[in-house]
Amino acid sequence: MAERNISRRGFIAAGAGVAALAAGAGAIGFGEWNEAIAEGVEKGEIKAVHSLCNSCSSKCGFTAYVKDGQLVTMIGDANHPYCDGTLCARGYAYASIAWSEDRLTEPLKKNDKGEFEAISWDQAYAEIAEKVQSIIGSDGPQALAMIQDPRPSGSYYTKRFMNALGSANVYTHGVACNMSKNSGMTQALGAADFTTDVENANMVIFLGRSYCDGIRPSSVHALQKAHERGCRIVMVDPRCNASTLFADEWLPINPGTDLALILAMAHVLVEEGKYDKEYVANYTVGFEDWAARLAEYTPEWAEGKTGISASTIKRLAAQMWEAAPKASIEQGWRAAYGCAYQNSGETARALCLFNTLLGCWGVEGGAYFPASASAGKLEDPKFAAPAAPKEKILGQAEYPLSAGGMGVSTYALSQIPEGKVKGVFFYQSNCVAGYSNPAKLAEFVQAAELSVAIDVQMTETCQACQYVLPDTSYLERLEVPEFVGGKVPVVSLRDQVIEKIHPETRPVDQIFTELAQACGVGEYFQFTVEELADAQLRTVGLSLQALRDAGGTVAFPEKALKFAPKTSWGTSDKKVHFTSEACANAGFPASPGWLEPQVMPMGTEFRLIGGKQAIHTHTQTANNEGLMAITEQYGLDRVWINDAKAAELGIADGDEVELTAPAIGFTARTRAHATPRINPTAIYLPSHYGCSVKEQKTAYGVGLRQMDFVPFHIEPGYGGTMSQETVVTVKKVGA
Ligand SMILES: Nc1nc2c(c(=O)[nH]1)N[C@H]1C(S)=C(S)[C@@H](COP(=O)(O)OP(=O)(O)OC[C@H]3O[C@@H](n4cnc5c(=O)[nH]c(N)nc54)[C@H](O)[C@@H]3O)O[C@H]1N2
Ligand SMILES: Nc1nc2c(c(=O)[nH]1)N[C@H]1C(S)=C(S)[C@@H](COP(=O)(O)OP(=O)(O)OC[C@H]3O[C@@H](n4cnc5c(=O)[nH]c(N)nc54)[C@H](O)[C@@H]3O)O[C@H]1N2
Ligand code: SF4
Ligand SMILES: [Mo]
Repeated sequence: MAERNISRRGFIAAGAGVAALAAGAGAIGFGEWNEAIAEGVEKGEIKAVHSLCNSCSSKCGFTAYVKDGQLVTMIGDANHPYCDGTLCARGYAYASIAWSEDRLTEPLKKNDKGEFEAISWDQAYAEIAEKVQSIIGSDGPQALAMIQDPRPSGSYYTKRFMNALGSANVYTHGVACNMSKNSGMTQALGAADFTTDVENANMVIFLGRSYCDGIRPSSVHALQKAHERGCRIVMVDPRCNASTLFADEWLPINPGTDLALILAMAHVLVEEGKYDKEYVANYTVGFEDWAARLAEYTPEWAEGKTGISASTIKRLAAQMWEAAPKASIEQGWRAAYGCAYQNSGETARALCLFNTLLGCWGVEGGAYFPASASAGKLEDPKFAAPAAPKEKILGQAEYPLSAGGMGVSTYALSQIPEGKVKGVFFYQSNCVAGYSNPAKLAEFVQAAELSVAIDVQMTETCQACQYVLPDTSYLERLEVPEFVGGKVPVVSLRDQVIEKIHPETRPVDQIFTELAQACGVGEYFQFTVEELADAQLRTVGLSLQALRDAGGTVAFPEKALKFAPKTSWGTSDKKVHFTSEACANAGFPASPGWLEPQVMPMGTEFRLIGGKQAIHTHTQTANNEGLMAITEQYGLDRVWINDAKAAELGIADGDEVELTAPAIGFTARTRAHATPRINPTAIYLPSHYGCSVKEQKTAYGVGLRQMDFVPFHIEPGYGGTMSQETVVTVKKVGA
């Protein structure tokens, strides 16, 4: 890793306000620090502004303290359901993005030599609009696609812009996150996104979900409380993740085989008659079909697949039944079955059916669907929505099980060389580096007639595009209110904390409003974001000022969750589906059975798995100097290999190794971390590194990028990116 100094200019600027406060107050400790802030607020020298973090999709609420236009500190809001009073390390560190030396500061256009040149906003809008209109004229609006990471204003404005143009093609990052999980769950339950009531449970099995690595502060707190209360916590993960700290046992499963574990545990419960018979009889369909299918999936069979002993599987099933209904398999998020394998959708489906056997739905300590709140319809005609697009999102027909609202973005991009998609926009998305094989995705994007990325820093996605537009950072803009579900739903506000730093950056609402005007659909954008936020808040008895006055987060206690067994589901007949017609139509068995991952490690191969680290977010924090100093100090960019396997290969801890993915002939080098804490069939590559953009001076060249080793492919039926359907060989460099 290159030498770097944490005190470079951008970082000093970020801390300048802190230094000023400290200088004013002399050398102070934490208590005095808080008092100094409180005093400053009282005297009117320090302004408190409520906002939302933008370092990950949890968007935790915090109060920012600002003195003389400088950010002094941020404190997590106790009443924000995800934050629970604590921001994580990323939440603090990412604030420095506003002052980063590597910010995008003006609109850019690629010239004939492939280099970016600064252009005016007017030129950018005019040229983009001309291409948009020409594409719509020749191929219709469905030849346009938008890929965006769901954030409050981002979701609203990108969708409105695309719908105004007549296109239904608005995609999230779902394919590379939780697409398979949500899709599989929807097949079983008619809904996804249940939450395990960890805090009150007697037993929880985690399948490749680590609250202490893939952080949401409230989840970490719930896990700690559960542990302290004596809840039995089982961590099933090929590697010993950080959450194992709070677990009773760690089961280093063979990656890609979670489905076998679930099927075998279900086999035990059904064979022994240990399931909630009344619930199954009253609120489900197709049980007999699944029960018959389960007969072959004995614990002994599953031991051969998972590497977890038959006796352990029997014990886990028995313990879950004993703990039921205050027991469930936790809902998961990404790695194990969010988008990893060709069996990911089916794994999520089986997981829901297993939980159904426990009778845990809606029960305190079991698993529940969060209570929600949302803005009502806006009566003022200036907010009237554009007509719903005539067609369905591109990719829905090809991947019929894919969950609504996310869209198979990678399929849409693959249709660029086919001529079906001609123009593509990216908002707050580094799709090219993270949604599937980066070389392939860049090739697709480069083939487009129009490609536009809106970001705050130069990224792999920006580099593949013709136009790059500079957004303001999250600290510099107000956004539409964010409604957050939970045991008690809330509404929370991302407000502008500091003045705009770079005059030629523009906030997302302004960019899409002006783009829409240039494209001839400005009639749908005749309001400011303040007016929109205020109008939305008025539908729930608030106003922008009222929400600000109330500290930025307001709860809806009258909508709070009431625990009660769930008796009605979102499926066509309102029942849990042990069998699914849609799955059968898509070529899967009607009730889930074993489906082997597409590729399995053979001989000297390992499966390449990824995973979050507590101090980084996807690709977006690798350029953060403070966080990367931690990476450097602890060698966090190393790949994990089982120590016994490493010894066989002559690899010692810290050695430089070469990883090759034979399927795509990709080879790259990094250092190895030899450890007993990983299943011998797996190599773990932390998923935040390998940035290939020189403009990101801190991130560039550190570590490897997981997706470089993954072929471009899509999970049949469900549409996930199959991020772990790849094997690698490993050798010591120079051996
Ligand atoms: N620090 C941090 N926190 C985050 C994020 C972030 O980028 N950084 N992002 C947020 C987002 S968008 C998401 S989606 C979540 C993701 O949260 P998680 O789903 O928890 O994230 P991962 O770290 O990808 O995967 C969790 C674990 O799965 C294990 N695993 C890999 N393959 C398998 C397998 O086949 N079977 C099993 N059982 N386990 C497996 C990995 O070793 C890893 O420890 O985190 C959220 N929180
Ligand atoms: N290599 C790799 N790939 C991954 C993952 C990973 O950890 N590593 N994680 C997977 C998961 S779980 C998910 S959810 C997805 C996430 O995928 P994305 O949602 O694409 O997340 P990031 O890769 O962090 O890219 C976010 C982009 O938003 C930009 N950005 C940050 N703030 C702003 C802003 O205020 N305005 C604008 N316009 N842009 C902004 C960042 O600079 C960055 O380019 O990626 C998936 N793919
Ligand atoms: S979990 Fe951390 S990074 Fe994510 S929103 Fe909350 S504080 Fe920010
Ligand atoms: Mo994610």
